[in-house]
Amino acid sequence: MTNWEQIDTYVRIWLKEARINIIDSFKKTLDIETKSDRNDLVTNIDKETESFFVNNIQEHFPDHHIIGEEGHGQKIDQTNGVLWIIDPIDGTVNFVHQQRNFAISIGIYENGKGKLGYIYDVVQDELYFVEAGKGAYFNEVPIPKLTDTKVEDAIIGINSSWIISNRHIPTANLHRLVHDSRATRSLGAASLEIAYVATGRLDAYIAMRLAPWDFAAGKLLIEELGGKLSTVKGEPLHILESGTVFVSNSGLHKEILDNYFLSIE
Ligand code: 2AM
Ligand code: CA
Ligand code: CA
Ligand code: CA
Repeated sequence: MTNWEQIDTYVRIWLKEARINIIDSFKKTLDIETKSDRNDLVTNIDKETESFFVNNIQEHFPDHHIIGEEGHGQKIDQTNGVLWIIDPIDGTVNFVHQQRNFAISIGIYENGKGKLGYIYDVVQDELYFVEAGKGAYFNEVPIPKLTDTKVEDAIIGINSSWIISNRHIPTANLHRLVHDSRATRSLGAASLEIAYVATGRLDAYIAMRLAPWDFAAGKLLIEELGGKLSTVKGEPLHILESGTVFVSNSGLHKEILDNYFLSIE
């Protein structure tokens, strides 16, 4: 039997410890490298934070599997057993340029079923936590279920580069959505933007290219609160696959899919 209480206790200790190291790094010179292009950054702190979690997990839970963005975890193509999906710093560009607006995201699954999710806003010291089937919490306070909103009243989280061009939704449809909605926002940290939908700070979040570690925790949070996640075509998300992600309360999810994403201009 998996001892979820013990896992939760450890994760919370590790998050606080990681926070101290990350905040300490603000005083030091970062070692910054690029990955796929010059705007896709990784730092020594991304790698060190991932190693910190991986080493701790392997020490305390040697039979658990781990996927981490920075590649320390094993290559995983199946969801058997307990699987940790970790983004050590989600929002690296914000981490480097702003020293805020980034998070540690951890989703823990057992045989493909979501169990625990943590999205930790490191600088604000704010934790979005979900235990699937048992509740979602913002700093220990239960988060209420999501209520439906309409496009005309909605704040939509979307990176403006996707409105200029993308391979998935005609830009004319996105222009109409931006026009019809109350406002758009872009934070630049997918896990936090999903957590913002969970807490009603955003009504929807749309991303054209996310990886499992960006949404593994957020998926559990949103589903616990009665919200919806899918691809921008309305297909279910698979926890081991990268692709488009569309998150929102259930009413708005249907309105946007029907009137903006699945209708051709
Ligand atoms: P990162 O900071 O962990 O790389 C930026 O809009 C958001 O998208 C961040 O959450 C960022 O995560 C994520 N992101 C950036 N580039 C990405 C890529 N090439 N693939 C998947 N996610 C990416
Ligand atoms: Ca990255
Ligand atoms: Ca990320
Ligand atoms: Ca990252």
